[in-house]
Amino acid sequence: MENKKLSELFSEIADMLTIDETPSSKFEVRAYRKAALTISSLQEPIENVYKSGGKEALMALPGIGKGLAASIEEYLKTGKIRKYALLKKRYPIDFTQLTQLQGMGAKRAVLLYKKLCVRNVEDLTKAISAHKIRDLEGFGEKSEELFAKSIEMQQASKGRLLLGAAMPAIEDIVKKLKDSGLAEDVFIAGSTRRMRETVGDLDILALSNKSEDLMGFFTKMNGVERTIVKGPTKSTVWLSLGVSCDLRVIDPKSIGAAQQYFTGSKDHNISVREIAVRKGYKLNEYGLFARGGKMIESKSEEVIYKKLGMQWIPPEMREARGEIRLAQEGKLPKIIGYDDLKGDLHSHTKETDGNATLDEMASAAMSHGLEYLAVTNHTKSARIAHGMNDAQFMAFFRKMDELGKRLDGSFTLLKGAEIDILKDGRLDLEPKTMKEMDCAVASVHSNFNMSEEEMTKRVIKAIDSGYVHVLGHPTGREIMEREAYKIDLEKVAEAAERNNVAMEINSQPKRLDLNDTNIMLVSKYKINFAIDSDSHSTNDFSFLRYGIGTARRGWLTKDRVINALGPEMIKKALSRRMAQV
Ligand code: DGT
Ligand code: CA
Ligand code: CA
Ligand code: ZN
Repeated sequence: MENKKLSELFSEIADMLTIDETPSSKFEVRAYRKAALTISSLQEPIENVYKSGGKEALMALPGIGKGLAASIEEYLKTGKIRKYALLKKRYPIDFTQLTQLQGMGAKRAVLLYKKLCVRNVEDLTKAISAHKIRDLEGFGEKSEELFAKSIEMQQASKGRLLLGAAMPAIEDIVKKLKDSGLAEDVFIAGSTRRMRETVGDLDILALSNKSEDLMGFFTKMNGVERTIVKGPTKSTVWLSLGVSCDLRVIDPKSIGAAQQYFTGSKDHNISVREIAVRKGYKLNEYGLFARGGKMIESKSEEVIYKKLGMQWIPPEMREARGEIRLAQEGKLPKIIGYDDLKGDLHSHTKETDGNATLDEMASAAMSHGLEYLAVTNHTKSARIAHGMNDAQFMAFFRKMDELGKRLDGSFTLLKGAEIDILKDGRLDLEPKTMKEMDCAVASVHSNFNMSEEEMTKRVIKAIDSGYVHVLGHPTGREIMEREAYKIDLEKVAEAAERNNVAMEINSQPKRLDLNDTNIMLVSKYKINFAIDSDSHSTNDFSFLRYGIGTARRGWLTKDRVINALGPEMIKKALSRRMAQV
């Protein structure tokens, strides 16, 4: 699958084109960025699109014109893009790597290249150790520290993959193994099954009475770069995706025990095994055994947990955070299900930084099984995202009214915005515009480096304004890229409770914000949560399951999630801003 590589190439072309900005390059930059977004959010491999319909099919994708289609074709045929190579010669900068650092945009990367010959993270690390950044105009000591910290984070998370990349990859492999006809059944295990936000390696279990053939097939699949170990019951391969994958063939009578064991987490397993020992059993990946060594029952996880005096525990909760005791007492919360969302309260269209029209987004939400969608474009302060001003919002709302009429009750559109919370806590739109909204999301997108006290005050001021329905991505972290800003989430939750503002669980794979532990922290307060896709393209609704997975990891029940309400209830729930939850 070439999507990731190609989308990175396009982003880099855009980055390099910004260096010598000309009137025409501005347009080009935008076109390349859009194309990068389209390709990275595409569900199927770009090579398949091309194979099935040639350049025409490519041009049917949003934001792909003739020229871009030709570049994609060039890349798929030759593995290269000439334009990229030419630009790269002039600017030998590793933008993909560098711009992942906090506080580093393409422009700053270029400045560092021009002034200090920094081409990549390695060069940057040297420049930091020599304290060369702090004396540079436009950078300073703060930037130097920020870069150092960000590099450290990048190193620490090296080799882990975002859940949003791991899940489609593992599902693709499971499908191939099933379709091979060499396995009776195939199961996902490990951290992917637990919906952890990042995944170290992929774990798959299979039932097969042709295990050698299955292993042969597995090690030769598309997407396998090399085989690390190959045996009759366990093989490990390295995927071109940049992660390894374990496949284990399990004896059917042990499958429940194997699923329990290889799903983890390790800490959860250790506690479960202790309980087994206390009851006079032995538990391992092969089964649950009585004292004499006789296998008791190991065909399903349910029977194993039951035998140990526990309720079956959803994989997302198996992190040794108190779930075992609750399961023993029969008091596990009934956490929200993957089909429980009825709508989405945060999305963008091409009027700002999305890549699809209002109509396209609405129909994509419908095909995803949703009954309503809040369209929440960026506001004017978010310049990179082409934020809209008050007049533009009012015009856009008329457009939404028109589409609303055409939809004739088959689907509900909610008017909204993702309003920037300005540095001083004011909101980025006029009250009269915000009063028109069914769903105002408010988020911090700038000035991340404040003290905890200042940031907390800033966000609470926005919540207290009375105009906000949802607090967007409340900590601002981007996994493996940007740390959360300092903020007292409990104080924020207190304010959210007071104002009946929902706190968001943003489903974008790199955000998942709030995360599991923060959800647990603030769910003590009487607040609602909103699990949003923050969609920027028609495919992004599929991210919702990662938000739901995160909510499940935070033990959330359906009644706490405002967009689990149906379309007839949601408007009412959103309008009761000042009422009790
Ligand atoms: P990852 O791959 O780092 O994202 O995390 P996991 O949880 O997928 O870990 P992995 O792939 O090393 O192992 C899969 C599961 O196997 C793990 O969640 C629990 C189980 N496991 C692995 N090593 C041990 C161990 O030493 N003791 C116990 N009790 N379980 C283990
Ligand atoms: Ca794993
Ligand atoms: Ca593993
Ligand atoms: Zn945002």
